[in-house]
Amino acid sequence: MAHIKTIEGQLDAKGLKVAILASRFNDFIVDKLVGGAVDALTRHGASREDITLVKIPGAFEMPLVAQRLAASKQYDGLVCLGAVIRGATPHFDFVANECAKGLAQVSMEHNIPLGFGVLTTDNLEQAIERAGSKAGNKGVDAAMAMLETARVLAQL
Ligand code: INI
Repeated sequence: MAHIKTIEGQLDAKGLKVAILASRFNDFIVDKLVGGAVDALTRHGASREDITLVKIPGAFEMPLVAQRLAASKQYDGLVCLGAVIRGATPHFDFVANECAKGLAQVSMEHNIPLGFGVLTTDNLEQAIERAGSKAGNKGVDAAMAMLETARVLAQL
């Protein structure tokens, strides 16, 4: 293919200040996502001192806290990690929808790259698969997506 001007993000996290939001609900899953996100960021050059972990009750609270963190202008990017598992809870759709919608709004309104690593699964097994087993680790994916987006935005 003929050469075309291409803008893409380098996966270099050196100097990047990142807040990781993690919900306590289903923390045995979310802790794995946090581990994956920290590992991915540090392996790509981020310093541990530049990473702040913010723990919150559940996915529903995430947009408000993300908004506050974004408004503080202390961070170059946010990585949002949680697990909403359908199971027996009628809460699922409300929590999952409000969380995703609210986080997208924060990202747009505050012009901040945000990695969305909130699992929304039908059952526990699917969540385990996405937290460091069969289907990888969505904490890693969310951190890398935030990093790539931050590096793209810096060039625009
Ligand atoms: N919060 C989650 O993060 N995951 C869930 O699966 C979940 N379920 O199933 O209810 C959940 N609910 C709690 C919610 O996020 C709030 O913390 C709670 O309603 C208090 O505001």
